[in-house]
Order: sequence, then C-alpha cells, then structure tokens
Amino acid sequence: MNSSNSITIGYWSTKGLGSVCRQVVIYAGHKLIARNYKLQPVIDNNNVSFDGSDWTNKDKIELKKKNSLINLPYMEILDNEGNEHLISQSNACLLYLGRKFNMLGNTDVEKTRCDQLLFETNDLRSIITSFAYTHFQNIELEQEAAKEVFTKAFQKNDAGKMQKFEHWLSSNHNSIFLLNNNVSIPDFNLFDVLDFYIEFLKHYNFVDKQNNDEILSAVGYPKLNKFFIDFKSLPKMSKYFNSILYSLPYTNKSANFGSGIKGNKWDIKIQTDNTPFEIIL
Ligand SMILES: N[C@@H](CCC(=O)N[C@@H](CS)C(=O)NCC(=O)O)C(=O)O
Repeated sequence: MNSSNSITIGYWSTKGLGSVCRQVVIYAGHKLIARNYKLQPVIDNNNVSFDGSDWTNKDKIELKKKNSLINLPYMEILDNEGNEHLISQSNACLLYLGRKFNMLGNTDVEKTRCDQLLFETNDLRSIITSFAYTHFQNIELEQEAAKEVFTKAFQKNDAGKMQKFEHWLSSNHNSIFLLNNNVSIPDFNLFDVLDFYIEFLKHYNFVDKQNNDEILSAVGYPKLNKFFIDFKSLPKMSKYFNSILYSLPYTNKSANFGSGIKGNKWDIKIQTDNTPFEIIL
C-alpha cells in the first residue's frame, strides 16, 4: 500500500477503463502511481494469442487475497482515517474518487444527474469498445460494422447516443461541463470516450478534417466539440495530456482497432511495448 498522499491505479498498459481513473487523480492534484501490466502477444505457427500473465500470475494473486473481486482497473488508496482500500470495478473507483474530491454534485438532484451521466457515458463507450475488439473476416465487413457504430453513435434521431449529450449541454443553461461550470466525474468519462470516437471518425474516413478540435463540429455536434476543447484546455489536465499516459493506445493489443498507433491495430512485427511498469506523476 502506498503513502497517504498517493493513489495507485493498476491497469493494462493502455487507456481502456483505467484512463479516466488516472485522469481524475491527476486533476485532483494527488500523486498518481500508475501500475501498468503488459499483455504479451505470443506467436505459435502463425497463430497469435495474448498472454496476460504479467497480471494474472503476479499481482493479481496477492491482491485477490485482499479483495476477491479484484480486476483491472483497481485502485489502492488510504482514506483520511488511515484505512486502506483496495477497490475494483471502474465505476466504483470513479464514484469513490468523485465522493473524495467532491466531483459528483452537491444536492440530491445533482448527484442523480451525475449518476445518469456516468452510466450514459458508459453506454457510449460500450459501443465503440465492442467494435474495437471484434475481428472481421475482411475489410468490407469491418467497414460495414464501422458504419453501424457511426449510426448508433452519431445518428441525429432520438436513438442516437451523441445527440443525448448535445441536447443535454444545450438545455443545461449552456454550462461548460455536463453538470455545471465545474468539472464532475462524468466529464472525464465523456472526454475520454469522445477522444476515442474522434480517432474512429478519422480512421474510417467519416470526416475529412484531421484536427481533433474540429471533428465533432464537422459531424454536426458543435456543443460536444466545445466541451471537448474546454475540457482539453483545463490547466489541471495539462499534466495528464503532457504525460506518457495520454499517448498510450486506446485498447489492448488483442483489439482490432485503437491498439497500435492512433486508430491502427497493434503491429506485432514492428511494435514493442516500452511502457514503464510504474509511472509516477
Ligand atoms: N466491469 C469491470 C470490467 C473489468 C474488466 O473487464 N477488465 C478487463 C480489462 S478492461 C481485464 O482484463 N481484467 C483483468 C482480469 O480479468 O483479471 C470494470 O468496469 O472494471
């Protein structure tokens, strides 16, 4: 367990579900110890499989004795009374951090708005994550599936996912962030997922533009575009954006999309994972 002023987040050497927890700790001004486990590709007779023993055969064994739900991400933290907490489940980690740093709203109404927004951003993430981890028999099938993701997320009718946030931001007294003008936990999740979708839009040529700060407007979501820029400009986030953590791949090496450089797939032949096991910020 680490010292009282630092919070440890354990996750794979990717952004995935660990990225938002890391961001919140950095934003809150706490010392972050990011422990990064590496999934290793194994080639056997031209078949590729992935070995997670860097996690499963090492820290997982000891941590499981303390919390039988242990998973990645996990968080180790000392509370103000000096009690040790080992927490798994990304939403539980985020809710804990939100309560600790007062980033889940103040009134019951605000708290419930944060809950809804957090779970809505999770739904948005699930669409692109399940696509990213699907392997297709050919490029046509991949493009067809990408179009389905685009429709589910960006369609302008009531079924579309992005329009929910666009309307939420418009009807929320034009506040900068989802809850109000202060950053709350679902903002981190929304930013992180939008960042991933922007890479998707570029990779599958749903937009001509290459500047990330223009892409959401280009597909008809100006409020989300503004949210994206405002969040990125937060002075307390610059430490994260300037760190190696922001340059980690979106997905793990077994994914078809976002596991390599930008939207590309991890290239076993030319890429090596040099992420340090511990990154302290
Ligand atoms: N619902 C869980 C999902 C956790 C999960 O599926 N973790 C994946 C990575 S995203 C994993 O590889 N876990 C390691 C393990 O199963 O030990 C959460 O939100 O934390």
